[in-house]
Amino acid sequence: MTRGRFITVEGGEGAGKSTCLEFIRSHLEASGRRVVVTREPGGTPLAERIRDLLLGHHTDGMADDCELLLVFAARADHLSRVIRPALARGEWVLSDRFTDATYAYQGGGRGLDMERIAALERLVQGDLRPDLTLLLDLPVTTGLARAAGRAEAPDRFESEAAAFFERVRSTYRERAASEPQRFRVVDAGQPLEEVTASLAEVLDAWGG
Ligand code: T5A
Repeated sequence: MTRGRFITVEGGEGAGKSTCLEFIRSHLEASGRRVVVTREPGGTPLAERIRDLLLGHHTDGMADDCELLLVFAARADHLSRVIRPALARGEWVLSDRFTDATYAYQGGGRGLDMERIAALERLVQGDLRPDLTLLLDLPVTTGLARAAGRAEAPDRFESEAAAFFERVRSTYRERAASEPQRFRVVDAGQPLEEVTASLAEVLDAWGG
């Protein structure tokens, strides 16, 4: 059986990933793909519990290396129970964030060594990488204003300073520039109808 395709959606806070994910799913399904939609951190019951640890506030904080290892621990469970089996069944996997988020948040945002992240990526993923990564890019202030419009209290990441998110955005953009064959950058600062039209164009041109 032909292996399915692995598509990831990335971007800073409030970029519109969750909003666009449903559009991308229905666009792919309309062309006959069977699609599994998932997210990181999370995607399995255990990884969702790790997500709660990562996003929750802790009185004594969390060591940066603990955060990094928790992200990859969740990813290991997600890969073995959801992503790899679905790809092997020939289904397409659409994930709200994946390892580019680790480079952007733990590498760019926290300043952790990119080589150590790369070592964990090889350990946990072997040679599995996304086939296509859609980067929803927009100015940090626009994304934070959108995220602030939601009812929920800010999580541990959303409570970071704007400078943290500027480093996150720069890292995403640098990664997109260094891997143009995998990344497609979409201007997420446009009105939603224009963002989804751009996504449809990108997906149709890519084809899989
Ligand atoms: N993380 C994750 C790491 O640190 N390392 C890792 O390895 C991984 C995988 C959780 C956190 O985990 C961190 C990064 C994150 O901080 P998450 O659940 O993806 O990751 O959290 P958020 O990025 O916080 O997700 P958000 O829900 O904030 O952002 P979305 O999904 O990008 O935005 P969305 O769709 O909810 O939209 C936000 C608002 O904007 C509106 C929407 O209606 C909504 O109200 N909106 C628009 N408004 C105007 N124009 C548009 N084009 C719009 N698009 C959306």
